[in-house]
Amino acid sequence: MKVTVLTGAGISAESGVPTFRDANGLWEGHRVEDVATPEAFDLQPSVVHRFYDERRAALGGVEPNEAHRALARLEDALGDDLLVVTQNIDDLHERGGSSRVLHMHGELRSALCRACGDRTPWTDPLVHLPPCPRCGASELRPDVVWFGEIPYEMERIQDTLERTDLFVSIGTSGAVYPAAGFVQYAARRGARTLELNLQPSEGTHLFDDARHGPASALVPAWVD
Ligand code: BJW
Repeated sequence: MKVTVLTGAGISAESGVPTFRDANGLWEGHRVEDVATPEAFDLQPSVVHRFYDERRAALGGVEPNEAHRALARLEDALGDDLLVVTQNIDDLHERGGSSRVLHMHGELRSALCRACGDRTPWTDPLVHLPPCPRCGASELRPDVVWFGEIPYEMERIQDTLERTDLFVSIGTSGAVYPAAGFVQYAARRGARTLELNLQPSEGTHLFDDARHGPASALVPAWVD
């Protein structure tokens, strides 16, 4: 059976990574929709760099939780028949033991060169940004997908959704497209669909089945 899992900020919440749209999910008093944009970076690059530097630094103090680990066990059982598509830019799936993970909104531990498009590892907060190791331009930015930009790996994700038997959405509000549309895309092609979230998401009615509660309890209960 082919299974596609979509994850969002809620799966990392119990590890101590803040979500975007819950009570404490604001970004310095702004809605994420207003600041996670290329325009915000052009206007205030140092503010945006600081925000991502702080989140990158915080990764060192958080650990995967039972939900991440349960998905790794599912990969052990299903192998290539499981793909985890995450909207998260943290590395908790990988540290929890998963290897078949696509980061559709980029990764905190990667930098993107605005001049040549090269993606390069970025492990520490950097006081002064180095030049791009490939082209030498001083144009590095966080390698994340902001509003108005095209998420990574869309062709591979669509191809996987077309062939999946079960689509499971975990810890995402369903407020951001194209990820919010995956449930309908998969359902139209015959997949069963399941939501696992703390509370009903915006698109909860689109799923065949929905279970609500903390991911650290719901995901192991579903997997094991
Ligand atoms: C728990 C829990 C616990 C809490 N256990 N659960 C109409 C239709 C289609 C598109 C658009 C449209 N209008 C506008 C658009 C475009 C726009 C968009 O969607 N805007 C919306 C505001 C409407 N989208 C885009 O611009 C995207 N690009 C695009 O569309 O390109 C065109 C194109 C696409 C495809 C092919 C060809 C062309 C890009 C979107 C980029 C989003 N970027 C961000 C920032 C990334 C970097 C960073 O992390 O800083 O991604 S925004 C932010 O939202 C981040 C997240 O990945 C994303 C989703 O958030 P998520 O993960 O769902 O978090 P929350 O906080 O919203 O929800 C958490 C959930 O967890 C809640 O439900 C809680 O209840 C739950 N929870 N604790 C289980 N313990």
